[in-house]
Amino acid sequence: MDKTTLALCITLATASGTTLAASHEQMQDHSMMTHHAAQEHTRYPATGVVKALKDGKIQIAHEPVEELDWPAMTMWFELKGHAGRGIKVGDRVRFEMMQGEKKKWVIEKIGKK
Ligand SMILES: [Cu+2]
Repeated sequence: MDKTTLALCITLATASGTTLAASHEQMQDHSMMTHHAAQEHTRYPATGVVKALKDGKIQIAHEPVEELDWPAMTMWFELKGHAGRGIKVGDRVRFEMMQGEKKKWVIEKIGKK
């Protein structure tokens, strides 16, 4: 591979990389994020405000999660077991999440902040 070809390859790689970047608003959840992938079974602490509760799921406007390089956003989480009991819309909460099956984000522990 000569220098010109190599330079072209680098340019193409850089260009295709930028097309992967979706705006925060377009993103429904973090399962689309490829950077800073979550480690399986690792629990990540976060805080936020409860926006909705429905059918074993909770919508939280969460603050940025540094460990995962996540910006602040509103998203749905699955509640596991008794998690979420006593929590209502409008509560400021502290929770621990992990990435479960099919890359869905699950909350096992959540409490009022
Ligand atoms: Cu999020």
